Amino acid sequence: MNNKILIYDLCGRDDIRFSPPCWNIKLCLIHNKIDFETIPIKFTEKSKILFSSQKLVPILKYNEEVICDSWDIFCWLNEKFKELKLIFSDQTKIFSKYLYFYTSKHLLPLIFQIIGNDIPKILDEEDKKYFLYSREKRLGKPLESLLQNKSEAKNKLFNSLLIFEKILKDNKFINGIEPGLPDFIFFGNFMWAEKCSSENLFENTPNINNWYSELKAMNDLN
Ligand SMILES: N[C@@H](CCC(=O)N[C@@H](CS)C(=O)NCC(=O)O)C(=O)O
Repeated sequence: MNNKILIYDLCGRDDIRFSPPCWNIKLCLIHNKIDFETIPIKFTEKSKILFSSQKLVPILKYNEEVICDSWDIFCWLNEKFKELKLIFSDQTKIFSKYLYFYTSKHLLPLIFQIIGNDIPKILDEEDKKYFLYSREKRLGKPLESLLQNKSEAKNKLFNSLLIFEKILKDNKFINGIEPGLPDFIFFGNFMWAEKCSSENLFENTPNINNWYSELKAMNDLN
């Protein structure tokens, strides 16, 4: 029996960890002082995660239990560590799930338009080839073409972040006075951008910038 939580975590060259949902889970674990270990996995190392019968990370493994998808991992953590009260009400669950969808279906694709062209720079040669092939297939155009619409994407992102900028004007965290599940779910967006690119996503959102810096500082993340 292992008894330690293992997180399969996407990694680039020089061990750069950049996956947004992986960061969401790691922040939750670090913040709640839950012991875990990460297993780095590159895009082209799918053989390492064959046991999960799917191809995406994060994956949480605990003894014989295998949980895929960050939302399901949060729900598992909520059950396993009841004292954390991660999902302490139906309202928290609904709002957090909304945020999970808003992030994965809206914010991440928008941020991708801004930083996508920088991602190959943090990958090894083999992963770079995989990334360019898979993403250009998905986009239906060369990755470099993202550069042409960057300022438009930045405007769209600013409009999409405005609600959070306003929430964080009156509340230190999205969850209220202490960080909670909605903060963990929102966090990976920005860690992803920081790890892959030098683009500043906080040009006109100082409250989100402060929130992000505070979350990193209080959890010793650099
Ligand atoms: N909705 C899923 C998304 C998982 C996902 O897309 N993971 C990406 C990394 S951020 C991945 O594993 N990509 C592997 C690939 O594209 O081959 C979650 O929140 O866990």
